[in-house]
Amino acid sequence: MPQLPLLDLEPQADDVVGECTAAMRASPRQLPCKFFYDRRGSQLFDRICELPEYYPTRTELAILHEHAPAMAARLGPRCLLIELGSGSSVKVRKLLDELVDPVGYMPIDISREHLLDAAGQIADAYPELDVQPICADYAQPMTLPEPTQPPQRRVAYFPGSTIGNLHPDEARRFLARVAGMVQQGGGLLIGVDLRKEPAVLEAAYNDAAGVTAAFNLNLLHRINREVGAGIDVDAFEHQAVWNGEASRVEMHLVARSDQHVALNGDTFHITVGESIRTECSYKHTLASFASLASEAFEVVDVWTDARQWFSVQYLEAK
Ligand code: AVI
Repeated sequence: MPQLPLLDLEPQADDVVGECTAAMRASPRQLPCKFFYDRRGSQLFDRICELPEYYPTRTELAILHEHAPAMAARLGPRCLLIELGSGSSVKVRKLLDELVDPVGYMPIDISREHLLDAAGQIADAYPELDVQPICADYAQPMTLPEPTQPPQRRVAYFPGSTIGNLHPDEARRFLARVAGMVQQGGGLLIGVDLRKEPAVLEAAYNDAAGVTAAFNLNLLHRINREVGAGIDVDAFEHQAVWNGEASRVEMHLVARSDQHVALNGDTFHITVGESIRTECSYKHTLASFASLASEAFEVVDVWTDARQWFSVQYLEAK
């Protein structure tokens, strides 16, 4: 595999215990969903993406498969494609297959080894493409390097509806930063999950095989592994509920019996039936997302599936 010039922005290691303790002090009690993704959590998430009930991944892939030529036409020739949280760089291949003379691909990911491995595979598969991996936390402000050739347009790619895991204010701030990154006239190609029947949504986050339950409970295992918190994980159960008013699926860990959780010198008393909220996954309508993005971007194109369950949207920075 080719040796790629890694730009290492040395992302700060997360303060798992500090952030979890602060979140547990909040009312209602919370834990940050970004901590799902340790090694075990990432493996479980990969399995979630294959589950029959978890429609987003396969629906987004089908949309990409069908509309990649139109998306590539919208991005135009000589674009610089910047992928935020590139992971295994799987979905981007459908675009790279169609883009005309892209000047570069910059995958940004916090996991150095995973990034180098995935970027190496892309460089192998697309020998003409200038691949510049960047190890960074894409949620933090950063200055991107200049590509070797001047691009016609900078386009950020953010698939997977990860935007749905941000609360609306966080999403607005994030979108404003991305607009700054791609500059005026630049673009954002983004996967956005859409509002649908509550039964479909709740099943997607509470699958019959119990993989999502294991993914949720792994957060407690992680805290135990990393800070020896001694939480009785079996005393909690997974719950996924649709909150229609807030338009989001919420994942919780509900105590089956009274519990004491000791973290960082604090002890949290959790009574039977009380829950810790671990994730919100917002589901948008096309109109609500256009309005959420409107300070920084204008929606220019939307591609969906026949059931309108998921969308891939092209937004232009104002
Ligand atoms: C990563 N993110 C978009 C997923 C979602 O659907 O909100 C995380 C997830 N949580 C449970 N299942 C999948």
